[in-house]
Amino acid sequence: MRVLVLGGDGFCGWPTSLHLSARGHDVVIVDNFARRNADVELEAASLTPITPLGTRLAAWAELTGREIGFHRLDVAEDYRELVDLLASFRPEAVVHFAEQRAAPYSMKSAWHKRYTVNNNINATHNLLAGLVEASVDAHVVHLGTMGVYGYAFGAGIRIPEGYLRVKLEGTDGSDIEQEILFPPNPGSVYHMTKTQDQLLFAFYNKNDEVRVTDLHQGIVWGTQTVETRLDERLINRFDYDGDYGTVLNRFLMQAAIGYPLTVHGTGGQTRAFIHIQDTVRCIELAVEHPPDPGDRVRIFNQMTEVHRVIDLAGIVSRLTGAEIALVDNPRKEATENELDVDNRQLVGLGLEPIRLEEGLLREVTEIAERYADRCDRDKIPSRSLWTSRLPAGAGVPAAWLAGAADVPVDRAEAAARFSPAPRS
Ligand code: NAD
Ligand code: USQ
Repeated sequence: MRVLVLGGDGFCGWPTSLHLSARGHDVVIVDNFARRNADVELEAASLTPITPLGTRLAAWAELTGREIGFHRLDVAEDYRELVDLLASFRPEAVVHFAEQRAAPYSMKSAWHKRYTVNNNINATHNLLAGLVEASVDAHVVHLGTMGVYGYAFGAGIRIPEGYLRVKLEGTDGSDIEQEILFPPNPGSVYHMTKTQDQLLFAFYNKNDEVRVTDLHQGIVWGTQTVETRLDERLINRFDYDGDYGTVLNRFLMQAAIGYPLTVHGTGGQTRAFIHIQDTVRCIELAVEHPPDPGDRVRIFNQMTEVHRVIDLAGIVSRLTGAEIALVDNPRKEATENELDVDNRQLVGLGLEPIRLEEGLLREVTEIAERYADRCDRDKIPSRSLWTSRLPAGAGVPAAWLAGAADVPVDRAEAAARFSPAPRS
């Protein structure tokens, strides 16, 4: 199949491109290097030494004999070039990763909010309008997020895959059943752009019969896949900084350098997770099982397990002996939530989930400890404040804002909540 991968130089896009190429698909990557440029802006870098895209592609061709094409263009800005590429390559599937994906980055300033909205919504809309203009009937596989549902759930609710069956009261008093998009409840400007993407997909699906699979993905952890492990030049990126680093990968790296694990608030936040190897497998399953013409937007919950942040810290601490620090939460989010998610569709297509406890130790030794000397400790604290009106007790200590390298640790409180077992 001809597959265009938008954002194919990124954390999820690069291993996906290799995986689809290894499966025999004809892959072309589009990227504008916005993610590499954000590293320059933030003076941060991937913990792993990623090579330039040209080196990556040459190494892949040398090792496997398979060519992956590349076009440098901005999907949100370079509309004409995008349409020309769609018209000439005529993809059968387009995997769309090309968005600004960090919630803390999207909340740093008005500039970052506006950039995230302009980039993400225009990228998605340009793709949809471009497919219609070029008369290309490609299946769009989009990386959405579990965060579109929000985290305001108590016990007893299982989040369905995208749609909710509701009963309306008819004018004659009868019950009228309908399925609607699950009510969006984004927690950051970034997550809000993903809720807007859903409306764009629904409209183009209704109006132009564009076939779409929207993958509501949880937090991705891990670094390497079967293909990126083949050669050091293919290594995937690993973000640990306060803007782009996600919680479990941050904990793994922190454990490797002896930095107390930065649990925000009480650690009662409960989130969905998936390993990067399962991410690429899910995308393969979605690409190779497209919806039929005329089907409504298909939504899969792309996650494999659910954990509380404090429990994750506990698991990493038990494995490594790392200390746990409860730090003030810079985000405005529920301090605690329950989460139960339906993911039967991808499992039904053949996903066999990698369990967190199976892969964690390998991740610590293969990546976090191996590249620990590349870590800049000053980049670890998350300094992006969601609002200047954080609730009492959730304010970020002045030391962080002044740029202090170390996170304040309330050891007494941490000890009272959790006592890590020594490393065995
Ligand atoms: P990433 O930032 O590493 O990769 C995104 C890639 O898209 C980058 O290479 C970037 O340069 C490119 N890009 C961004 N805007 C572009 C534009 N306008 N034109 C061309 N290229 C552009 O992010 P990621 O972690 O690989 O995430 C990929 C997608 O998956 C995102 O849409 C994200 O929302 C979603 N997602 C990621 C996670 C996660 O934990 N990483 C979880 C759920 C969903
Ligand atoms: N957290 C900590 N300590 C840290 C970092 C984070 O306690 O050092 C907490 C956060 O406060 C939050 C939770 O961990 O409660 C998750 O934060 P995160 O940064 O790992 O994930 P998030 O901001 O939600 O975003 C990530 C990806 C995003 C994707 C989303 C999937 O960056 O692209 O959409 O995960 S989901 O969370 O399911 O919406």
